[in-house]
Amino acid sequence: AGKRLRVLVDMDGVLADFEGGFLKKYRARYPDEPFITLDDRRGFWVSTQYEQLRSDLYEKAISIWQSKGFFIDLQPLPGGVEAVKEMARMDDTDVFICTSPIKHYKHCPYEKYAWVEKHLGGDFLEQVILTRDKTLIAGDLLIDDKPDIQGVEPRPAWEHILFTACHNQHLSVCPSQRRLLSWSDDWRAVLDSKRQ
Ligand code: UMP
Repeated sequence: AGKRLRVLVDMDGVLADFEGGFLKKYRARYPDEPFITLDDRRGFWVSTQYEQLRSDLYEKAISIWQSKGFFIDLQPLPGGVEAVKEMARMDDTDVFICTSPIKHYKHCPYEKYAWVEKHLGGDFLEQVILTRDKTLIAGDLLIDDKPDIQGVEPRPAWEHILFTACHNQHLSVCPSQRRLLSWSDDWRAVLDSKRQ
């Protein structure tokens, strides 16, 4: 019998549809401004790509996710909630939701907890980790759509599994980096590969 497996699962872009939710609310609030389709998204930072489109769109983009209701209204990405619930039921497996709140803290941290309660249930609040530095969190796996995850710990304990999203699907990452294409991909095999 080996030790328990600890899986860290990111929220935005992995469990919750940040990109789709952003585009819908941006277009509703700024119907006359240019926008970037999900097919044309490149780079992790939405704000940076909008700034490149036109410099004043940086503040307009940020205003969307700083608004009340943005994070709680995000739709679950297909299969994510079911996958995390199944992981939590697996033998010798601990699953945590590891997510970075924005620094505009009025609504985001509250709504992240509310989202977990709504979609995963109140018992799952025990599994929530809010941190701006994921390198400090020890785990076997971190499933996250951000290509470069850095912080003060140069040698994080986890293996980063890159979860495919509109902004990273064309990125060629180094061949040693493993991907999950979606929650229909074989995430169970990824977990099993880390069990001893
Ligand atoms: N975020 C920004 N700017 C962007 C895109 C996202 O601040 O252009 C925020 C949304 C999330 C956080 O709160 O960054 C990303 O968190 P993780 O997915 O890395 O946990």
